[in-house]
Amino acid sequence: MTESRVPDSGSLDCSVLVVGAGFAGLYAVYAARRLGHSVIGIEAGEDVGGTWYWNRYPGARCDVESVDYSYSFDADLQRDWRWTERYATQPEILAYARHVADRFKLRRHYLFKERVTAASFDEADAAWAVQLAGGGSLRARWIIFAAGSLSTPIRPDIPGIDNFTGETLFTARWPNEPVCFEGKRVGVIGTGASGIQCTPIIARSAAKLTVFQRSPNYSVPAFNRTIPDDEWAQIQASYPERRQKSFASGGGSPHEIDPREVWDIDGAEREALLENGWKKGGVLFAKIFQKQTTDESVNALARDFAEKKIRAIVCDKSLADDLIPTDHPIGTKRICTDSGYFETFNRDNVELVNLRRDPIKAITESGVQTESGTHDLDMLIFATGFDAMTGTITRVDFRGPGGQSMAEAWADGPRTMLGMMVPGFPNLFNITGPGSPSVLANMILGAEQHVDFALGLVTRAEQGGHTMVEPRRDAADAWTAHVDAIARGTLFTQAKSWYMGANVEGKKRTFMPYIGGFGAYIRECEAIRSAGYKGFVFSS
Ligand code: N01
Repeated sequence: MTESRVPDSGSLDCSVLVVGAGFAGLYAVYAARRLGHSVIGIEAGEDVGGTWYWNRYPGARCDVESVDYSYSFDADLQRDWRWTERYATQPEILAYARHVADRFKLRRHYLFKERVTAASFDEADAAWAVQLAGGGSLRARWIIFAAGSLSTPIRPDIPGIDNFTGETLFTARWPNEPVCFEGKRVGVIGTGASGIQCTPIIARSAAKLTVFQRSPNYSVPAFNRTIPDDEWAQIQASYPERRQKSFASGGGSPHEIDPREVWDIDGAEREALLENGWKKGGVLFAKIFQKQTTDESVNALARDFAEKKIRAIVCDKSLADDLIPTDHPIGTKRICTDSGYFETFNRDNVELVNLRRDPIKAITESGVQTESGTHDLDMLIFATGFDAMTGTITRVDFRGPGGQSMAEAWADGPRTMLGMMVPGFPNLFNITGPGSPSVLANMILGAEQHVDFALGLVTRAEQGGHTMVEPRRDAADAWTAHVDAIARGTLFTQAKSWYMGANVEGKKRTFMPYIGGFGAYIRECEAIRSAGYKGFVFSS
């Protein structure tokens, strides 16, 4: 480690090691440095941006409004950065991440193109001894693990996957250079948010697009548009209130659900609310009525409405049948946000292969072989998802003082205190981890709140003359049971979703994020902090 990068003394290379240069990692570096810590960041990519660095496939766009999916910690940054569209594109979000890195001079803390592969806790020194993929090592007292909830892509276990001789691409590892679809026969495997976003764009120039769908997904149009100057001025004027609402809300954005019991609203008004909710676009359609994701009869109102909308778009009735989900209540898998997805299936150059009727047998040199025949392709795109929430941290060989790895500790599902700390792994903070609102809330505001809480624990430890903090096992068990109990009271556990770990063979089925709401979670954190960080043990 060079001295300029690591201004520290003693046996430590730095006080705080931050893993990841996405929005959580960048904020962690900024906030730790502001508190006077020496900080090193490790990032696998060549530059900052995290998920927005890797997922640069055509059509990638955030499904949270740009003015909400942005940092709140610096009023000047908030004022100076002008979002152009309601839902920002991947290039614009990446430009924002780069702007933040430049503005606050964060890059100089980072080692790019480097990975943490293992870390073991040395109790004598109260330090993590960290191994890097490049062969280096370093020692840090505190680790803020901010490597993202959806950052370990899945390479599906399809026979012959390496045999294809055409171009193979993964949406989650999209190349930097432009990809040309012109005149090509393209196949897309996967119809989650990534597949649904890239499909309409590929269809525009490909000679033929074949979409291989195992499970249909609900998707609501984004109704994206540019943000005119007068609206921008209004947003600026009301930002403090907007942020306040977001931090108190269920999902980290300022939108509110109609407070009335759904059955107290007459039929015509319910229909108007649904229409209005649809026009708000995307994931917001999950938040029209109270109890929409806890009561099947309320959910059915939204589900029937969405089905009618899809049928109105897709001309061929049997195609519409195939595109409408029947296996989960709407919103229990994240509703996708699209720009012309269902319309794409009205095009002559687009074919849907329903893998439930006609499963993939193998990938061959020339394309995809299903039970009914062969689909010859020039390019095959995998939009097959991630080992979400636990996949990235368990792939690092973290060993606490007891010698247990995180993968072993979580073999029966993640057990955490507030989704942030794990008993047996002192001084390790997992930002927006399982057991926190994480992917169910605005990830940028969630990261700010989590990093601040983690650094609050560090400050409290240091002020008390301690070098270690760890959650009590009974406190973590109680929190994990609470997270589980809330999820069981919802319809979410009915879906075979990545929230449940159901997309990864052999992964424990358990609803991973905290679904009690972002505002409620923050209140829980505040209560714990006010009670002297109840449930955490400080020691030296
Ligand atoms: O991944 P997914 P994603 N054979 O897991 C299919 C966020 N995100 O990258 O459902 C055939 O949702 C799989 O089928 P099935 C967002 O939170 C946000 O699209 O397992 N198919 C499924 O259709 C999102 O929820 C944005 O039956 C196979 C698909 O691949 C999350 O990331 C944009 C298969 C995977 O869908 C993940 O989205 C993008 C196989 N062997 C992502 N294996 C926005 O902000 C898997 N599949 C808008």
